[in-house]
Amino acid sequence: MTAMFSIAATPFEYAFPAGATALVVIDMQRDFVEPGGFGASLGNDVTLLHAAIAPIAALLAAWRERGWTIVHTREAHRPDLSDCPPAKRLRGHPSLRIGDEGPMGRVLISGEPGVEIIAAVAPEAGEIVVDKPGKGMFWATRLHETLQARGITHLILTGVTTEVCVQTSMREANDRGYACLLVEDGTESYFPEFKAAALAMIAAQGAIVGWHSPSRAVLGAV
Ligand code: C5J
Repeated sequence: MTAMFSIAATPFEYAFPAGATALVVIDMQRDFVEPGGFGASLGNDVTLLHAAIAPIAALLAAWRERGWTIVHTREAHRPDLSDCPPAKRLRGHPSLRIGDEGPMGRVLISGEPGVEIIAAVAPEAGEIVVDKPGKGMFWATRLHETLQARGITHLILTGVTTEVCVQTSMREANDRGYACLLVEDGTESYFPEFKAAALAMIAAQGAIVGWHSPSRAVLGAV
């Protein structure tokens, strides 16, 4: 029988099965976290995201110790931009657009230095790495099939940014039947007020999208 862990969470207790719960790390890429990348080109202070790094590293260590499934995502487009709709690329007035040459190579293009995940939370051999052209991790990817093949039913989410790629991915996951928990200190936004609002929205109406809890609750249980 599968062992279940149960933790105090908002809006109520979250129970998750050992081995059938994947840890998901969303878009901890140089392009969002370091100066000179896509996040900075949009006018954001990238240092606001750094608080999430240590909690994510601690969760990764726990999942690795147990051999449980880990998923890393990267927002990344093909070099010919065939998977980047003009409506995305031409939006707004960034100092660098997707595909432009910047200090870390072409912005958000697969294989370029800026697309890589920062060293502190980098994937290890055997972990799932998903390149996604959208904000959500299921759009135009094979992630759902991969998780189904492994019998994954629960997702514990971390990464950046809370109200963009993390929240979109969590909503997509909820619609596909996964029971999802977002780690409060394992996610950050360029806008602290948007992070707070996203957490509130997710857990409202009896966990309409899912649960949230601090990393210490997850780590204490496993
Ligand atoms: C954004 C993301 N913010 N990873 N991407 O454009 O949240």
